[in-house]
Amino acid sequence: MKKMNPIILQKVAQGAKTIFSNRIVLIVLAGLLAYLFLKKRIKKVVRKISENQFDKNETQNPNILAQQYRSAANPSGNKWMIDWDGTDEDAIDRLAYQTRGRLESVTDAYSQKFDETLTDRMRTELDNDDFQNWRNIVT
Ligand SMILES: [Ca+2]
Repeated sequence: MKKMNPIILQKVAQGAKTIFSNRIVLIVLAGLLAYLFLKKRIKKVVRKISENQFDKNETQNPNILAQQYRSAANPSGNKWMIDWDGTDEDAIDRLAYQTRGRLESVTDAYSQKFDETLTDRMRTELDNDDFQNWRNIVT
């Protein structure tokens, strides 16, 4: 690259100075930055709200929670296998938080759907510590 003429450089610098000292330009730049900054924040807030909404919708129905407990306790899907087919502990942990504050409606739904209580089922599926942990979360 050729060396620039010092006078041109000076003029360019002067021009830049003029542009950036221009109030309107500064205001527009600040506005643009604020917009870019807020755009991200607004998007984040909107996403959070819709996520919360989704979580609520998903957990609104105790029947669905009861069914999800059953699936976690009975991964094979075969009823006669329920005591031997292991336990999806991660799912139960997730469900515990969704059950919080609505244990009664979920246990009611579970007993109606399946011929046992949810608490008995959890005691069977989980070891002592995990069962205690589950109790602590849901109550
Ligand atoms: Ca099982």
